[in-house]
Amino acid sequence: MIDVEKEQQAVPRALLVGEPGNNLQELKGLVLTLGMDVIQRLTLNRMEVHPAYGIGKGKAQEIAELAKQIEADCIIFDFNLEPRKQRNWEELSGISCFDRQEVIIRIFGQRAQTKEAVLQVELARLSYSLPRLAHMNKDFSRQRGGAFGAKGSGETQLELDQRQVRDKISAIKKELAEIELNRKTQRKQRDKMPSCALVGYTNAGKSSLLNALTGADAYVENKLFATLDPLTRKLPLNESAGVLITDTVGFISNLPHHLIDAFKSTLEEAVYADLLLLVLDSSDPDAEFQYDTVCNVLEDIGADKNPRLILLNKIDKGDDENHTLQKLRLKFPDAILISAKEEIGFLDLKSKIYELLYGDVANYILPPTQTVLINELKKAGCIEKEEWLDDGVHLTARATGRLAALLSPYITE
Ligand SMILES: Nc1nc2c(ncn2[C@@H]2O[C@H](COP(=O)(O)OP(=O)(O)OP(=O)(O)O)[C@@H](O)[C@H]2O)c(=O)[nH]1
Ligand SMILES: [Mg+2]
Repeated sequence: MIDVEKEQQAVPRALLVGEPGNNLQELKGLVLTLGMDVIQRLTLNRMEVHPAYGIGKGKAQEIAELAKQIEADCIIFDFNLEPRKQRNWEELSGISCFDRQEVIIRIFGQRAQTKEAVLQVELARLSYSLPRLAHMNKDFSRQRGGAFGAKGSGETQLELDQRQVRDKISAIKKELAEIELNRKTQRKQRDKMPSCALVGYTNAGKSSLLNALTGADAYVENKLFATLDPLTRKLPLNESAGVLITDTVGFISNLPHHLIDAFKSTLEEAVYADLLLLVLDSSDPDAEFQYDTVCNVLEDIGADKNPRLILLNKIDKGDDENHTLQKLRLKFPDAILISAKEEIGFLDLKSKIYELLYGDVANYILPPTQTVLINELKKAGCIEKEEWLDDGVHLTARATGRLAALLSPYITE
């Protein structure tokens, strides 16, 4: 019995506070992912501009009192808490207080596995904490002695801390730039095969889909931000043609800008894709909101002009009454219905990708001297039929972009 009690005590208990009209569902998911318990959610009736707490002092005291009553270990805010307000809240309540940005950065911190992800999270964390140092360091007005003629003599402890953090930030940025250069080289070296990126809200099923389509073993979990590192695999579409598919980090609304900056090169995988496969969880009533969120992030990272195909995933979950799915089908008539889990809709998906990336099928007669072009078409997997006749090389082929333009003079009936 005692053990169970101890066990229960070990999980931090959080009180969530959000702006009017916010049901805090998303923040709850994030906080649970972090391994905390949500014991109460509190939506404010109105926001007031107040320099000390962000809301009126009376209301702030009420919230601090409530936190005490329900024995919360921390108060988590769904809106940004500037460093000074964070300190004021902590003084008022006597417990730890932080915002959604910090929750997300902490989750990323727990998840980071590869060197790149670890560095990216560290960069985000340092950038986030830089303005907070003044309030974390109680002794910040203390002057450093400079007795030994140290470089920073006369610097306050705070200035020294800030300088160290800034130095660390530049060192990490340098290391990340090297990793990014490697990634760019790798991208160039990849075959000229067209590429797709799986994008979507966190937990939509992107990694599950990559695994089911290509036999990859990307990490899948029913928690937010399971994936932090992009993973690329080849997907054969038919005997001659294939695509490269890259799994990416999931999106969420108001992704902290420190994280977007830090994860820029990872997020940019989407920018270089010939086609975005936008995965939506069709069983989630919030799917439309999640779609808007994904579109906003795509715009932020400059991938909003890439062609995209919408995939309504998890259709195995809903029944005929699944209103969310019905609504989504009306909103996105061209979407493909799939289930990564039950492998439903994969044939449709592959033929649609093929059509979008390899273009419409057409007949051509090329002079036999055009061997360079013919070889290029072969390499790109565009040719469906090839016959060398007296009047030239008869091809039935699909092509898009540059190849389509090169082929266009030779088109026949
Ligand atoms: N029922 C059902 N569950 C699915 C399907 N696809 C994925 N899931 C589940 O949804 C959860 C999230 O799947 P992931 O593949 O990790 O999702 P993700 O989009 O990669 O998530 P992040 O990496 O966090 O962005 C897991 O529990 C999966 O088993 C599906 O088609 N049907
Ligand atoms: Mg994933």
